[in-house]
Amino acid sequence: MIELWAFNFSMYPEIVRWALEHKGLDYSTHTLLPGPHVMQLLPRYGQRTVPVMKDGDQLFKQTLPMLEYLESQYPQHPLLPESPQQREQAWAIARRFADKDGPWVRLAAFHDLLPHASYMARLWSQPFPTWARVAYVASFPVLVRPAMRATMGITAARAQHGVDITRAALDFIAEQTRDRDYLVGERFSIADLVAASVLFLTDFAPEYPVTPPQPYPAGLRRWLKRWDSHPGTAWVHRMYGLHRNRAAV
Ligand SMILES: N[C@@H](CCC(=O)N[C@@H](CS)C(=O)NCC(=O)O)C(=O)O
Repeated sequence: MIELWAFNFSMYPEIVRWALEHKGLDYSTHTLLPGPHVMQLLPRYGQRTVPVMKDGDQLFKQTLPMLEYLESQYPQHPLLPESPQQREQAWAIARRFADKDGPWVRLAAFHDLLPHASYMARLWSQPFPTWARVAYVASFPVLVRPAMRATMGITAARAQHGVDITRAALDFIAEQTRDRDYLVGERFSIADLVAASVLFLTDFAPEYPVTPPQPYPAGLRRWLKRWDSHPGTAWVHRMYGLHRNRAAV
């Protein structure tokens, strides 16, 4: 069975989970906690980022090559358009969102969310036993959060740049989908899947396979309010509603 290493709430693993579920593939998930994950991943795979995906003896450490592999190995419910030209367009959009926009959208959102240390720690530790959750919530503000801020370079100035990038990404979506449903061609493709996963943070669509605890803290409400009337966000919401089957609650 395909194995996936992921965080409970996380942008890049979401891209791969969505592709796996779209194709109806069985997979098992090793859920890691941001922070302690470094000690588990680094010695084993020589990197600290998730997702990591294994299928038999095939090992993948980057998101887009995982999509490429799944598409070639499991062609059911294709995520690539048929025409070579549209395929290239779909990959170009997927690359833009995964490589360029994704880290900035995440940085901007985390700038507003990380002040709510106990909320974020509870969200990431949802699938863990109570003792682990208690320990994680206690250590998060002193150990994990400062490390995250340092690793990602989360500062007010960089968060503002992230907000600008997020707005430009949503503008691009709104422009591209002004008079059509999908970013490339007539069908849902990797372009839509990657763009919607990256921009999920602007919408928190209910089909996301993890339910963030309620009530949302003030920073999250403020972050979502900033985007809630943008037509690009409405498209993200629609993509989740139409194409994201809920795998778990
Ligand atoms: N270029 C990587 C990016 C993956 C990435 O940034 N993953 C984040 C989670 S969404 C991560 O693992 N961060 C933890 C860390 O950097 O220690 C890919 O395409 O898979």
